Amino acid sequence: MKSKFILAGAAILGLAACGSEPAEEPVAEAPDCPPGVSVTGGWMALAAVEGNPSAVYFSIENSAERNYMIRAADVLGYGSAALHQMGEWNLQPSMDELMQLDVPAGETIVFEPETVHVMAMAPDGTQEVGGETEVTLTFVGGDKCSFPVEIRAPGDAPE
Ligand SMILES: [Cu+2]
Repeated sequence: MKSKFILAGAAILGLAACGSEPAEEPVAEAPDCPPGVSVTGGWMALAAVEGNPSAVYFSIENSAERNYMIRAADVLGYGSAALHQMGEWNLQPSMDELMQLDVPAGETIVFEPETVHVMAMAPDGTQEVGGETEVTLTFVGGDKCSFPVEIRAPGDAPE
């Protein structure tokens, strides 16, 4: 996790560079989620081909006494994002878009390469390996959960 100092410096540099390069937007340092909801281990697998979609993985734990339903995802620096579930079609791996994803009270949903991911599409080209971006999930009812994700090289999953 980056320090507050570095993040503040990056934000100022971003403003100074306004006009010539895309401004670097500040990334949240810690998850900002509804009470009882927490996200850990956020990372993004950068696409091998520039401009292609990137997949985002994390664990979301709901220790609240109510259910949450994810209905949308946004990723800083990407034009759009969607919830995807891995499946199989004609014996080939396939991705299906999920309209909603239930995070029941007392349960943890793990987004990982074999199960579900947030697909981040239309990158603005500012993504760098070793950097960070921010994901915001929106739940049915309007609550939001924002958290940082580490940007990793294609195929470089965390241990
Ligand atoms: Cu996908």
